[in-house]
Amino acid sequence: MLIGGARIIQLRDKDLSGKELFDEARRSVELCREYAAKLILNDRVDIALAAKADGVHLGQDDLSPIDARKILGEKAIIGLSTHSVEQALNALKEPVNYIAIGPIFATRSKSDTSPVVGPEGISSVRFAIGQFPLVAIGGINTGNIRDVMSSGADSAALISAVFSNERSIGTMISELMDLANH
Ligand code: 3NM
Repeated sequence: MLIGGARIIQLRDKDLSGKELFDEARRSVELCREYAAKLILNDRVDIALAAKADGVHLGQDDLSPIDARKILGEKAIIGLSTHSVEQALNALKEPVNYIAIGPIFATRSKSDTSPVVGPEGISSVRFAIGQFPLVAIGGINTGNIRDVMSSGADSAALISAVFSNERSIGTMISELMDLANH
């Protein structure tokens, strides 16, 4: 992903033990530094702190952004998942650096997702939150990433489209970034 040009990588593995995740996090942080990219941990504020990651991505049921901010400090990147305009508006009151909206399209990478919001959901959230940084997630691929960006997302977060096995991860990332940026 780094070779392909990814700027922010989220480490997400709900099955690893704390020790395994910490080891992965430390190695990932080192690698990201080499490429001047950012590494954020999914959910785990404790491991983000211990591994000196750049930040954390929180879900609606995780530790609150206020508590995460207290633990990680002013410079940490804190993101929050939202699944509706209402949640996105509430997120604006929290000490977060970006808001994620999803799932945009159907996804097989997460089982307990809320209903899909579609590209229209991105536009609605964009309208509600003004210029605040907005990440779109869920079912995004080479066929729909342009639509995602033109609907008002600043960035796209992807899992399955990057690991499609058709081409290398680096090739997929650079192709997706090209599509997103043009
Ligand atoms: N969160 P893929 S959707 C991790 O809606 C995650 O908050 C979502 O994987 C949300 O790119 C999702 O393979 C899965 O669809 C994204």
